[in-house]
Amino acid sequence: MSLDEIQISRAIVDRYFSKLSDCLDLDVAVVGAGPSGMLAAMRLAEKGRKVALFERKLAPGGGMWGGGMMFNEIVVQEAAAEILKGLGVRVREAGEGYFTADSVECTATLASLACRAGARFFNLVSVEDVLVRENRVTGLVINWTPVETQGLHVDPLSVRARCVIEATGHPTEVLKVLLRKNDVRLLTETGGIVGERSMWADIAETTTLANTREAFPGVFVTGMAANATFGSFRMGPIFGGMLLSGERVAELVEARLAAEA
Ligand code: 48H
Ligand code: FE2
Repeated sequence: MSLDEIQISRAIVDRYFSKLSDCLDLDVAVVGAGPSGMLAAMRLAEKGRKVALFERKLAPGGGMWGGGMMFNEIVVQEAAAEILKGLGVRVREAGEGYFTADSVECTATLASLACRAGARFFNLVSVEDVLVRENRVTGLVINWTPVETQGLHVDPLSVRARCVIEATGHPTEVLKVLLRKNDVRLLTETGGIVGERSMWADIAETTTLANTREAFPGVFVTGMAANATFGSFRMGPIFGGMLLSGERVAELVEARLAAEA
């Protein structure tokens, strides 16, 4: 068989646009393919939900690839070590309830398993706005990352979703744009994004889970965005809270979808 460049191109174009078209109406839209977003997407896809992840960067993975200060190992506590083992990631004991894992193995495994579970990844796509109807977020406004980075004047497209997961990490971009453009209050003490505090791993890891919840009707926060939204501490390169938060947000969203069915 001789290879035809046009057939190669058509295969990509056809396949991509049928995938995108299918994902214009979702059960769950996850913004940000960091560890918490990828684990949440995997779990919801495993439940049979139609899930897509929108990730600004070329490579999914967020802040997990680089471990701590570019030393590519991460630390997790026991409960999260069990999650990683369940995913087939090799975990090593580091004494007294601490475990390490290779950050590339972790990140690549999360991305791979989320894909295989049926979550669709749209990398190089930035979420620049949200759809709001009657005080509820009902979808996302998306654009190509190069449009954003080049400052091109190109209008976006929209995606409808029954639930949105805010997994953009430190910057909490979904909630920021929601607050900037709409006269609304979040389900926080102040009604706004309370803001991330300095490093305190012990408290931060516990509160990440407690802060994993609905922050505005239709928007559930997970991972670092959960602590930034509700005003808790950062935790450095310990990723247990991110993984447990990803699991938790998937449970909350699944319960909501089931209740609204
Ligand atoms: C599309 C976007 C947009 C947008 C951002 O930062 P992440 O890795 O997120 P988490 O919460 O799963 O993990 C946090 C962890 O990596 C971390 O930073 C920790 C534990 N820090 C502790 C500390 O003390 O510093 O991933 C978020 C992803 C990234 O890949 C972004 O590119 C992406 O979201 N993203 N994608 N549209 N508007 N904003
Ligand atoms: Fe971080």
